[in-house]
Amino acid sequence: MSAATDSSVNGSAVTTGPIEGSAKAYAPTESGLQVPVRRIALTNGEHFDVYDTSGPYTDSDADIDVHNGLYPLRRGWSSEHRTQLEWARDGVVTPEMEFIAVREGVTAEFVRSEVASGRAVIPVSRKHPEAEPMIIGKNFLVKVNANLGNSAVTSSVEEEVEKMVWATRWGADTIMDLSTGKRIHETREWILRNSPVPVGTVPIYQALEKVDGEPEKLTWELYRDTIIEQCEQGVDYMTVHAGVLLRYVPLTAQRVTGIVSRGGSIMAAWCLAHHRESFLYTRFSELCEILRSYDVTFSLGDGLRPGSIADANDRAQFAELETLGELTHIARDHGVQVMIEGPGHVPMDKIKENVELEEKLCGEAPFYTLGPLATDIAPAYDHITSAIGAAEIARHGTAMLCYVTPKEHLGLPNRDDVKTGVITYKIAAHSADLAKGHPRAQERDDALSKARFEFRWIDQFNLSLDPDTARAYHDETLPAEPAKTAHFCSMCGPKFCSMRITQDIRAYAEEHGLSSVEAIEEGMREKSEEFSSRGGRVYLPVAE
Ligand code: IRN
Ligand code: FE2
Repeated sequence: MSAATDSSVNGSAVTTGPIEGSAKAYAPTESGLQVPVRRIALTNGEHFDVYDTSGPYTDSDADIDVHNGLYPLRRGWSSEHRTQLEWARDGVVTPEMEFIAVREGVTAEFVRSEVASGRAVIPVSRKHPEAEPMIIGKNFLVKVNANLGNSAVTSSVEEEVEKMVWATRWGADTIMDLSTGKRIHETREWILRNSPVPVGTVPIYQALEKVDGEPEKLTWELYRDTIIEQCEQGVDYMTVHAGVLLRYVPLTAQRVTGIVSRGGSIMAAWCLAHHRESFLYTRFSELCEILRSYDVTFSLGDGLRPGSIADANDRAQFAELETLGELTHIARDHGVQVMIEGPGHVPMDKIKENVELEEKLCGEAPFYTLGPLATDIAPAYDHITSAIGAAEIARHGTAMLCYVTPKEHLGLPNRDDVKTGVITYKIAAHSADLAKGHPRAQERDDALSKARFEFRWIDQFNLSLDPDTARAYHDETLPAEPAKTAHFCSMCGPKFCSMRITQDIRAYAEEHGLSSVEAIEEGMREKSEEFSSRGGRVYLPVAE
């Protein structure tokens, strides 16, 4: 029984409706901006609000027509042509910052100062007014990006929008449209007009399409025009592999897996074919001026990231990082916001060094990493191998995690893989939030733990990251309605439920006027007598 409905739009489905057990609510800011939250109703009469990335799609009152696009929430908010970074440096709190402050539970002044220092970015383009403001930085909640796209030529508008809606429903904070193929511009237009979260792209992919997939035919002019085309559409942040320098390419020759970045390999091929320095590097200041005029954020690409455990933290990777550091400072001088992309495949013991070096070289620009996978040996489970690395790298300060789905290295993710990838990464991000002591993170754990301890099963499902699956697993063995309040589940059965036993101890203590410790001792004494009197057997026959 899911609250989600698949509303049919011209024959294709776009998921709308609230997530099971919750409803959309809005928290007002001081000046009256409406910040969305997902309000989970609890069976004990209380409610619990969580950060909400799903936009109007989960609002039962919203009337969505994907052919018209979402309401342009931010139209006219920051009217002058300046970037969030420039406003912040001038001491101005923008409406975006005010919105984010309520969303994150911090002061607007704190948001402003983090943006001013470059430690955080607000990747929302002036040309994408449909997006709800959000922030990426190590002193805020760890964010998750979901990569979408690579659509077949035949896919419809609704199918493209649906993937984005589905990813944000489960908590993706940003999405990247990595589409290739013929209808790349049109696809992106539909995603942008309907996306409540920032949208990122890798413009070199489209540029390559324009030259029939032959990297050596790429030119600065063609690339520049592609960038402008995408800025005009409202792309919020762009991956630019400007750190792949000609002299770094030979450093990858002895690697086990060479260059694994698509964008990195395209630029390496161009550099080698022309034996010239990358135009992304030589024209970087011009790029900055273009991005500045739209307030589009740089995501400086890791074109030389390691693609295997053997290649982690090698000279090629760190040489590129040094160049990304140099470019970060140039971009900031132009008033452009910057984040830095990171690996990849890295064993656990080499993860921390990545964050430390990135912070040092790139002036603490938000780090945005792809996992990293902590081992190479589990294709089909790389959402897990990478979430292990992602949790670890985020704990040390990575601000946004690029998800990996179970199909990584194997094929294109489908809708289920997208959900699995997002939920897996929400686990990694939240685990890091807890370890970093984010004030709001533990509240949710406490609420769920309390529900679990009090056998409020429905609350336990609804407070979880994936209520549908939690409920389905429970109902697999105990589908009857009374089991939703029963003081046990089928894992341990009624006799062996530790939580029920603890509650019995507490009740016993209260009845006999004892402290919990005394009650435990007393209870243990009684139990030991019972144990001996029954013949001292550890495993009782089933009938008992
Ligand atoms: C994130 C961190 N490092 C890489 N990424 C993502 O990988 C990036 O944001 C984009 O979605 C994708 C780019 O892949 P290539 O072109 O570097 O392989
Ligand atoms: Fe990989």
